[in-house]
Amino acid sequence: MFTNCSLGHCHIIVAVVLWSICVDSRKIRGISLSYKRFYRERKSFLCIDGSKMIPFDQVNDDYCDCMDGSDEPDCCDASDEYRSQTPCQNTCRNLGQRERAEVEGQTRVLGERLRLKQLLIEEGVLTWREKQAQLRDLQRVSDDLQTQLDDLRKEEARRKEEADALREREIGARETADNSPTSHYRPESPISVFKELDSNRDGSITVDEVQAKLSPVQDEEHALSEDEAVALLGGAHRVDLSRFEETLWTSLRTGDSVTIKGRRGVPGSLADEDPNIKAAVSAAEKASADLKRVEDAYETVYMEIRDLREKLSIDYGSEREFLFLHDQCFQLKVYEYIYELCPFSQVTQKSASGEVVSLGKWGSWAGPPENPYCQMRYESGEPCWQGPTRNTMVMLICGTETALRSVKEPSKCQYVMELQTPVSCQPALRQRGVHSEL
Ligand code: MAN
Repeated sequence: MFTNCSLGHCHIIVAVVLWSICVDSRKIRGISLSYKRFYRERKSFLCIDGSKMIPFDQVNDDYCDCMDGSDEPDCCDASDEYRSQTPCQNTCRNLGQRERAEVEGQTRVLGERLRLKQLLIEEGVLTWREKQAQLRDLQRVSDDLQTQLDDLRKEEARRKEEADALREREIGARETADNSPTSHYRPESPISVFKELDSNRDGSITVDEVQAKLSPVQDEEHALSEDEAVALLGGAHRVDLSRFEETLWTSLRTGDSVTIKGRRGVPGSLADEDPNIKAAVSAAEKASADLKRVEDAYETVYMEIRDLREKLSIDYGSEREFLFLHDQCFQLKVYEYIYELCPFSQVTQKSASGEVVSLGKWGSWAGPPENPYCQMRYESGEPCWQGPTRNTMVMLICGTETALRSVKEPSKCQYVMELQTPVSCQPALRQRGVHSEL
């Protein structure tokens, strides 16, 4: 300490030894990182205890001006200070303890975060394997349904042909009977009505033909509009026999909306009479229903496979450490908006009125080449009025919890979010040594 130094002797030795340090003394040494900000070169320096303001060139001039010695930080034991009326204190022990505690605390927190990261990596590996197995199972189910579909399509066609053949045969028989002198009224078949409506005999019934031959039950003088005719044909402008049976024929049979002009009563069905035809028709209907059921199941499995493949095609990080974020959403309320980030899917902004606006759909990782997984880009959101399309950049930061920490809109409709997660924590490159003093 300066007080222990005798003037002259100490002055000369210390001045010579330390002059070289003082020359670049503004490169302050011997301070903990947390104190570094106090030593930025300015016009004046405020002692850390706030007791005194001194010109900055008196910092590290080997003369203690501050009671707490903070203007002479190179030697925390103040052994290099001399000729000072202010007794410099030996702060090494306190500073060292504080620094060590801080470093230990930080190391503990980082250790805990890295442990959580490891758990999430393991979870990601398991989920990935599960999804792969799920995909294989779905693929098997899909192949099986495909085989069933092939069989059911053939079965349906066969049953329909059978029913049609029986009906055709019955119609032939009836036409012969109708021409006989003993003929009496019989209900009509869909085929005979189809033929009757198909004026130009081209094998299909068109909107024009419907308008020409049919009228509303309530008002036979009234012509059907084009829209009404299209609706009767199930939304089509032209139908074949089989579509006719599924659409217009059904309406004619119920007889409560349209009727054939000049005709009384409701056209009948062959199946109402003949048990063989009835059985064939219901077998064809059952085959259609079975086919429809399997087609629906196939469609569902197809979509699941598509979604799963899409999900598995995403880059979840070098160790799939970000996979756990998929299927999760994170919200944060900032002023009047509720922001929602669904990683690898989309970002939205909900206003107080409940309107939800897209701030972008998952685009890509966007960090620098050495660490691409520290930023995510979500693009092509809702266009901004008189501005660009909304886009969001998500910055991934290290933290214990996985949560959305901040949302900003630095320029109109361009959003920046911070998503905190232990997965973004990296092991410290180099542990600082723990010394008894600084
Ligand atoms: C909405 C929000 C804002 C955006 C403006 C642009 O109010 O999406 O974030 O800045 O539209 O008009």
